[in-house]
Amino acid sequence: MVLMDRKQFLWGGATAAYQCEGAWNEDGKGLGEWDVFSHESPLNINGATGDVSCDFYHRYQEDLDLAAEGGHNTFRFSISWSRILPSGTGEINQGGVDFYNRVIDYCLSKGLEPNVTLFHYDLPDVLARKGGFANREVIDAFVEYAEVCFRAFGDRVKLWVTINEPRYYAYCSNMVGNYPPNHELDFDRYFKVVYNEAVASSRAVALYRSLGLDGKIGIVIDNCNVEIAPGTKDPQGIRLKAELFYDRLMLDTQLRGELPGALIPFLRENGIDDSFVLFEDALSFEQGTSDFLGLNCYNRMYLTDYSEGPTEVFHNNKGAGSKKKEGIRIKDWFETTDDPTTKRNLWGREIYPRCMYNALMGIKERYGDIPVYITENGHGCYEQADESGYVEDDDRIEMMQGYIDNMFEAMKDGCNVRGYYAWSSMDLYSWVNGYEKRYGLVRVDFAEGADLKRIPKKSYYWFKSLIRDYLAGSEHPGHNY
Ligand code: BGP
Repeated sequence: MVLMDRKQFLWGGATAAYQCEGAWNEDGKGLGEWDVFSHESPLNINGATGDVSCDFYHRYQEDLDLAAEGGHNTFRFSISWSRILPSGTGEINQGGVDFYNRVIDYCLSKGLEPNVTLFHYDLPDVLARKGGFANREVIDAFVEYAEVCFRAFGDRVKLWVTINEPRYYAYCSNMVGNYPPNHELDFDRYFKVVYNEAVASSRAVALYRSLGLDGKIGIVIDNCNVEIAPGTKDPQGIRLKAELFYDRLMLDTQLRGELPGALIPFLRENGIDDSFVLFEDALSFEQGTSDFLGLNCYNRMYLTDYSEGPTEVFHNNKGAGSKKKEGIRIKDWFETTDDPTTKRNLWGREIYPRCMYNALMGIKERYGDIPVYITENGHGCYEQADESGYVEDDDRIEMMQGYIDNMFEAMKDGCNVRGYYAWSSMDLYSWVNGYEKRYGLVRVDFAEGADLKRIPKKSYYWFKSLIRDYLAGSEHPGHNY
């Protein structure tokens, strides 16, 4: 089925620093923008924080033991910038460096290839106060931070990601307004932040290569595959606008080394500030193309025309407490629409396994044989454990099996997929959604007095059997569980 040696394929789980580490103020860590937001903002609607979370900071060995016992050969995690550089730049915090050395060394001792992301939404507060990625100074700060990490960990980390979902981060922070700094429908800031993240990523990639390290480095994007609903009047026009809005700025700069030619005319026609585009960045893009693409695959952008009515964004961080469906309407561009044949999760996001196949084929069509890792895929839901703490998460198994089957189909059709990471390794903080929206293969008991006990769920055992089937040469891994 797959051309590559099956033993080389990476199977694992994914996490992110703020979502699982806890220890928010230990061993010299500086404040991050999420520490401040979760402690102080009235927009933190569920009141939860990552102060303790699942306490990966102290329990990483247990989590990595479970990953290894679950048959994984890789582990994806991110580094907390403010743990390494508490002031964003300048002085290095040895306590932070020591922690990640422990995690990396333990991964390697367990046969888990570390897949390390430099930036997963958690900007140091000092830099957030300067405007975050809307301020070009933060690009230099990012490159400085990246260099510290490459020099400290690059001898053992061979898979690096510069930024996790730069587009989705910019979208939540500047369009939806549910992530700090909570701007709403601010198109100028949205494009500026994505653009500056693209420059930062390219410059970090070029720097990595200049250090002569022998690993691979890439970017992780959220799954932005655009699908146009039947009956749409101007499918081609909408596709172009949507791709410029959702993914091409990142994909063209990171994979082709250039800005999409249509971007500047598009911004000008729509009265969006383009003064952030600097001539000198062309060289950074050219010199900093990614070795691979990481794809976080959850859903598609299912679109149709929209010309009457206001521009509005919809997001649901209340789950069952709200009927809102995730989406956006942009006057004279497009709107996200409903496909009556698909289901949605309780947070109003479409569950659509076919988007895995379509996204991978779309990447191949547009960007050729670039190696791709599925860096996240999973299912968020409310869960009930039995008295022993065991969760029978059949919905998650069914959903992930569907996405993985589609990944295999795309591989059969020539897509260069190199690995798959379940989001998430264990239950963790789901950003503004708090802790009730669970994704883990392993349950974490957050109840008071339960001591954050880890209990593998049914999906953990299913995933283990899928990996075993795959290695044994099965054509339908996971289906016999
Ligand atoms: C991705 C993020 C992850 C994770 C996941 C689920 O966009 O990279 O950090 O949280 O989505 O999203 P959520 O937790 O909002 O349901």
